[in-house]
This record gives sequence, structure tokens and C-alpha cells, in this order.
Amino acid sequence: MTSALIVIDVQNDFCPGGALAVPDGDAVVPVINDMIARWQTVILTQDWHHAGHSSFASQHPGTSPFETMPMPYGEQVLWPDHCIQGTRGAAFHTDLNTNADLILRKGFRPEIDSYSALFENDRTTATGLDGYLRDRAIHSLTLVGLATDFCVFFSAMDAKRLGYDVSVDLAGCRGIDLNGSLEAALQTMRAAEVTLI
Ligand code: VGL
Ligand code: ZN
Repeated sequence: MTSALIVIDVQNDFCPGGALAVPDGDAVVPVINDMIARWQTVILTQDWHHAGHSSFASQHPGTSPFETMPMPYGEQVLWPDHCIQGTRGAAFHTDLNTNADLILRKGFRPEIDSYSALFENDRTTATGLDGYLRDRAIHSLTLVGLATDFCVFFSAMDAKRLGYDVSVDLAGCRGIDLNGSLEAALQTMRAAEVTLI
């Protein structure tokens, strides 16, 4: 079975010192570099927002980061401004091996967020990655990256829903953990038969 490694959002803003730093986020870099060297097909994703993206608390007067807000497509966490296109914060961590087959950018529509590598947050607008994987006869996916409980989690659940064989290697992941979101994500993935390594 042809397999791919999908490396989610290992960008400066999700690492210590970044705008939406994931605790210990940079610790995944050496682990992921070792994996990249061993995988035949590697796909990197990059969170890639316009300044003024609707997921930013800065766009909604009276709100603060990490509050939630109803959007037409469902409840949305409001984030600090992060991963703005072309900025240093949106760049991959300097030490990450970026020798990938495909670099997929997501979250570039101003009015909708996109955690998952496969669908935007309405869970129906496709990013095109499913077509790419099908065309290349890739059925088995291993996911790593940031953050375990948001972009990795949504990517894993969407991939499972589309029928892929999905593993998440937790050694290559770190979580944000908002109000227990990390444990909830792990439980939901287990229940969906995502393999947690
Ligand atoms: C992410 C929150 C907002 C992630 C991206 O990569 O997990 N989280 N944008
Ligand atoms: Zn984002």
C-alpha cells in the first residue's frame, strides 16, 4: 500500500516565540526530519492567512483570543493573529527539512478557517489534497505536526472519513490543549480507529 507522510503546520508561529506558540512545538522538528528521510512521499502543509483573517480575535471587537464565536459554518475558536502570508511567522521552522513532494497551503479564504489539510472548517469545501492522493494511488497516511488537537486532529478525522488508513505519530506532534481539547482529540481519534503511535 502506497503511503505518505503528512507534516502539518511546522511553522515559526506555532513554535516557542511565535504568535500562537504550541508548548514545546519545536521539539517535533528533529523527529519529523528523521521520518522525512525515510518516507517516499512527503507532503507539508502551511497555515496561510491574510492579515485580517476572520479567525483572528483582532477582527471582532470586544473578543479575546481563545474565545469561541459562532460562524456561518459552525463554532470557531478566535486566535491571535498568526501565520500571515509571507511573514516570518508563516515560514517553516528553519531546521525543518522542506524537501517535500507537495506543499499545501490552507486558510487563505478570508471568511473561513481551514484546520484540516483536506477540508475547510465547513468540512465540505475541499482543499484538493484528496484528489492529489487518489491520483497517486496513496491510501495510507501518517500524520505529524502542530497542533495535535487542531490541525492534526481535523486532518486525521477527515482522512479517516474519506476512507484512508490513518496513523498519527504522537512523537512528532504537540498540542495547544484549550480546555481539555488534547485529551478530547485523542479520545475521538481512538474511537474513529485512527492509529495512535
Ligand atoms: C492551527 C489554530 C489556528 C494548527 C492553525 O495548525 O493547529 N491551530 N490555526
Ligand atoms: Zn490558523
